[in-house]
Amino acid sequence: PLAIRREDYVAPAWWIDTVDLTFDLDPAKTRVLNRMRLRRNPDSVGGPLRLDGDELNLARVLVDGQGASFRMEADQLVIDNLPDSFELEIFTTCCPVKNTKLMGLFVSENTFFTQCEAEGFRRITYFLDRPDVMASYTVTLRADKAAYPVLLSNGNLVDSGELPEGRHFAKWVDPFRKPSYLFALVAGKLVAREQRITTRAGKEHLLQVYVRAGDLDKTEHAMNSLVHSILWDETRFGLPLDLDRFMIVATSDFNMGAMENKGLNIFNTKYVLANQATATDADYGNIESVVGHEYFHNWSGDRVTCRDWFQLSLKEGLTVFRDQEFSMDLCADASARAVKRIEDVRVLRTAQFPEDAGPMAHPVRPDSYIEISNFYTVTIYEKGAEVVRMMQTLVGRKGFEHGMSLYFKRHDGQAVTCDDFAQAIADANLDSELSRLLPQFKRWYSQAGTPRLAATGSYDADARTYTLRFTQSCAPTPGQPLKLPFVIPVNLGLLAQDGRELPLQRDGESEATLHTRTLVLTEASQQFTFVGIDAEPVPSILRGFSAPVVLDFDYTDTQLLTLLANDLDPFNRWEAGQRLALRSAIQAIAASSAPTAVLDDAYIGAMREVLRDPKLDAAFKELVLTLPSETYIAEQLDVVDPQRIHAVREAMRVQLATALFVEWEQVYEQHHDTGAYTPDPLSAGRRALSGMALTFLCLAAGESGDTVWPGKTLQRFKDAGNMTDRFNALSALVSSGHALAAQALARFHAIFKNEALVIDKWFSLQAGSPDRGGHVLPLVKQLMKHPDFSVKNPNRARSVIFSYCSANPGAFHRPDAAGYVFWSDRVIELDAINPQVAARLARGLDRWSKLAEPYRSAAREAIVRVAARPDLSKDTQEVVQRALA
Ligand code: HT7
Ligand code: ZN
Repeated sequence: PLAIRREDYVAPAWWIDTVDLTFDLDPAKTRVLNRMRLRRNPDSVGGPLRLDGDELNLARVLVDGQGASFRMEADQLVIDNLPDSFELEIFTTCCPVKNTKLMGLFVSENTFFTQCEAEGFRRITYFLDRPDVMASYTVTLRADKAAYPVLLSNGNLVDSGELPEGRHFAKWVDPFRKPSYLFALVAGKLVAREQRITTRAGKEHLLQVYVRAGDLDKTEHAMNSLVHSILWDETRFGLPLDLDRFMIVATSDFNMGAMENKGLNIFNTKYVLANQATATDADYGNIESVVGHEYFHNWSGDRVTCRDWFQLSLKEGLTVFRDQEFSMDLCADASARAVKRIEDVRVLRTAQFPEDAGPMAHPVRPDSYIEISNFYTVTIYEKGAEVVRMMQTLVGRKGFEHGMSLYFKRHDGQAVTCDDFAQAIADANLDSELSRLLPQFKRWYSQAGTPRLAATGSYDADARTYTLRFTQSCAPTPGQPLKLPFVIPVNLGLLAQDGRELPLQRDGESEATLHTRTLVLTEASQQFTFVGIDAEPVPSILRGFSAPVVLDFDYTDTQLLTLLANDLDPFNRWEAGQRLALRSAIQAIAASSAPTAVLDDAYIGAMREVLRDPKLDAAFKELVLTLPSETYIAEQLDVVDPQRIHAVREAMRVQLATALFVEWEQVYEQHHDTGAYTPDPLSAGRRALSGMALTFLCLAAGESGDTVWPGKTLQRFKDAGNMTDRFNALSALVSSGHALAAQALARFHAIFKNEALVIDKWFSLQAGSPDRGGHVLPLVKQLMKHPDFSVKNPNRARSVIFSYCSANPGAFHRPDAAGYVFWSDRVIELDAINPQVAARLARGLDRWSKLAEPYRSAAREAIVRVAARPDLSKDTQEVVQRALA
């Protein structure tokens, strides 16, 4: 397949002003009548009209009411010799019930849904299916009334009524012009939770969350999250809800998390449905941020959209930044905000940093793609959000808000580029570092790869100065052998050796600043000298993770322990603990002996202090006590032996469990009762820490043969008043491999057999459990034969196949290569059903070339096996070809 290149962008030869769609909905054969008004784009290079289509049956094409001659070129419908302005009528049919790709119009549980981003609209009708073609839509839906009583589309309902033969219709008009990727329809038997709100602007709006009848009791949190999102966007950025009616609809068959269709967001049930019996605290948190994310797209994505798909991060990076800020602003205090920041950075480091170092590395604004669906990546989303965050750091919070206002004022109703966004933020802040450094700052958009920042510190006792030297570099990535220096904002603090925060005064400055200040790096090497320093300080560099870089600083253990105990910046406090644990892990991995006492007494002592510290929140303690993941450890190594990493990390866990046994008992006793359930960060933190305590207590019991804690854990599992506590107890039994796990799993399934999202958890827990003697792969194969398993449902496929192949490295990377054979079988199987899901799974072996033998050769062989399939989708082809390049 051909690559599409950013530099080849040309404006469309035609504009579509209005679209009038009529659907006769039928699962086996839906008829789509598409009437459009088109006009020539005088600013384009010209040419015939080329409309995109995919798996459509074409019945009729009329130009200004007359039969027109057209030709097909591959999937495109091409019409020559057109007047400058005309009406085009196209009649097609499609088969939603056979649509297993879940792109375009599909059926899930007898309900019609659409998914059009990025290129799904062409599976509904022939169209200029590109984001810079924005049109006004009128949509009429016709369907059997008994089977499909609810008929929804974007905008406002302007008409509805009965039709002969038990059918009915609804007509919707969207007051906003939009690109085709934001089109949506839903038709089925659904019920809605409704709420009317009056926004600050004094306007009344109707909010609706549509679900299947039995799920209405699980929609309160999503509705609350929507209300909070609306208020937040109005307050923080002055962006009001611009629609009379805003709808969310949940479906259990969905490729991604959710979709921001104008006024009619479609969600994976996973990000809508929650009550305390079925959803964990993490689920509640995810729902809040995904509901926020999709709602914030209403401005950053829908009102101002992308000119082309290379600009995807324009809307996705910005909207992730906005949802992160939203969740942060909802936090009651600095500690809860730091917890959120640490969680976000963990995602970046464990998923995006590996992507940036692997075969799929691409800039935040990519230069080319074969299949755009493959570019809904952590680089576009999470790194894109970090780029926006750095802009905010450089212009300040208020300056950023002014920049956002200018961006929406300049570009409302337009399809624009990442450059336009950066320019608006800079232009609103003309005296800022961002404005001065804009061309160089934009290298964050054009250069792939994670920069490495090497820092060294030198203290001059005679001059009472401390000098920090920074050197930045960035490794080559596919197609980009050389990198130019980035603009890197480094938030810095200095600590005295007793942990006191020192004032910061640079050489030549008349006054000192207290606490953190931002150094802006622009050169390959740069140094900064601070004066008035009485003894060698401990630098706290990159506070709050102020830039998405890897920081190398040769801290002594003593310095890290000082930071861990005292840093005012909670992020760097956590970071110091992670560095200590990582250092021990890497030493033990390199050693030839069996891993036993991997963690030293100083580290264990520091963790004991953290657990006992009454001033620290439970959520923060839980993060500090969580060891770096196997994936993160692997990223630090040139050659990766996944079994060795797994063994060392497990040994570290056992050590934490046994050495801190007394503390874990105390922690559990002090935290396990959180009263009546609310998903707020404080009580969620207490549940997280008591869950961690149970896990370690069961692990320690496994070592000592004690049966008390496993017994108590089983009791906790049975008595729990909410899913978080129940699932944590179940997980403690399963991950410690205790015999009681089997009966708890059986009971869990029996209780929740009718709750699909809970059954996903049941599958996922087992497929992701620590391997004991290679038992997980046979278990996964057995789970795939379970009557509740279906490979066609993305959530279910993810809960078993991805939980094993992508989230359980210790079980997946088997010396006998059986994990890789299983992976290749599943990629091939899924590719025939749903290429997007298959291509995601195919990413699971991206890092094969770092593996030690025998894993490396076996993994490569598995990828070659997939790549050799003649009928592979272009989604999966692109991934495996890049992996082998
Ligand atoms: N903007 C949405 C992207 C999306 C998507 C993309 C490809 C295939 C299926 C999809 N479902 C949703 C999601 C978001 O970022 O808000
Ligand atoms: Zn998004």
